[in-house]
Amino acid sequence: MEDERQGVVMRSTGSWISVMDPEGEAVECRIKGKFRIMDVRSTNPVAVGDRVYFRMVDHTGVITRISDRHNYIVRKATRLSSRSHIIAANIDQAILIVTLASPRTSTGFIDRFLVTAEAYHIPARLVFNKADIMTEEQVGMFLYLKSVYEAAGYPCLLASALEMQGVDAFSAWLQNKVSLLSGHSGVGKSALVNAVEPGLDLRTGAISDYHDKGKHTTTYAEMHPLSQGGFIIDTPGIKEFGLIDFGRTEVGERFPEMRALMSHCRFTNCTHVHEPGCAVRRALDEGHFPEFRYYNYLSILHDDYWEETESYD
Ligand SMILES: Nc1nc2c(ncn2[C@@H]2O[C@H](COP(=O)(O)OP(=O)(O)O)[C@@H](O)[C@H]2O)c(=O)[nH]1
Ligand SMILES: [Mg+2]
Ligand SMILES: [Zn+2]
Repeated sequence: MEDERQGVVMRSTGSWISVMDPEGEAVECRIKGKFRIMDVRSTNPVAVGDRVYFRMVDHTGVITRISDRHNYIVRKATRLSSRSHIIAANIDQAILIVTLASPRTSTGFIDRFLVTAEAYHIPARLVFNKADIMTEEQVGMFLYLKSVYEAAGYPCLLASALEMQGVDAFSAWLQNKVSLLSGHSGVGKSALVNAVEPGLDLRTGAISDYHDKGKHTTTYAEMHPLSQGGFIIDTPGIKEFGLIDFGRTEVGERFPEMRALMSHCRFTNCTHVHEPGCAVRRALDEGHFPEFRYYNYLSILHDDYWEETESYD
């Protein structure tokens, strides 16, 4: 019997799983027989970021074990199914690339991303790219958003991939970490990553170039090693990280500044919408709670998504 070796799953597209060994070599692996993970009913037994053990059998890796996951992000395989597809595992941080210039990212979108990251217990950070084409007003907006988001625990960075501004700081964020990178198409994800790692080709926003067109192409994530140490997980579609696996009642807890106030609400099940004695509403009225965050909270709370999830669960 050959020795068991260790590695990290870089790509998993069905029957073949690409595993990187400690020397940085890619080994194509298969999974033998039935393989069940105890904690989740998933359609895929291994996901990008999984730490696995494998054995060589006739020049092919055979995965024998999967290490416990620190965290993982999932989406429902289908709306009617209770099975989940694990998109990625063992993520150190989620970085959202946004722009206040063009294409403009809404705070509604940013807050949905942050709420999702909170739900998965993944620290989140924001990069505001395209500083070089921002108006004075947009710079003012950035400074305001930075103050709000950093107070809530999300570091913010102003960058320009074009003019290499903030690239060193972005690079330092990525070093020796597994980072999930996300953002609307056109915000400059590829440009920023290329500024850190020239030649790295992100698939984000270009899914159809790599896989056959079709619904299932968006289910694959991919992990890219950085020469400075660390990995970037590239999720093919923003939706991958937009669907959340928790209930409506938890939404308030996913806003750190709300979480800090809610123990002062009169009712323990306060939704911070209409209840008397609500500490969040009071803070809002007194100007101590960021208005746009509150309105984004309401928007997420009233999302149709919950109806769908709750009735099919
Ligand atoms: N002005 C400006 N344009 C940028 C910057 N970063 C990227 N772009 C441009 O924005 C467009 C989209 O960039 P890309 O990296 O492909 O975005 P992605 O879709 O998020 O990967 C391209 O035309 C880039 O040249 C930047 O910092 N400033
Ligand atoms: Mg791109
Ligand atoms: Zn309340």
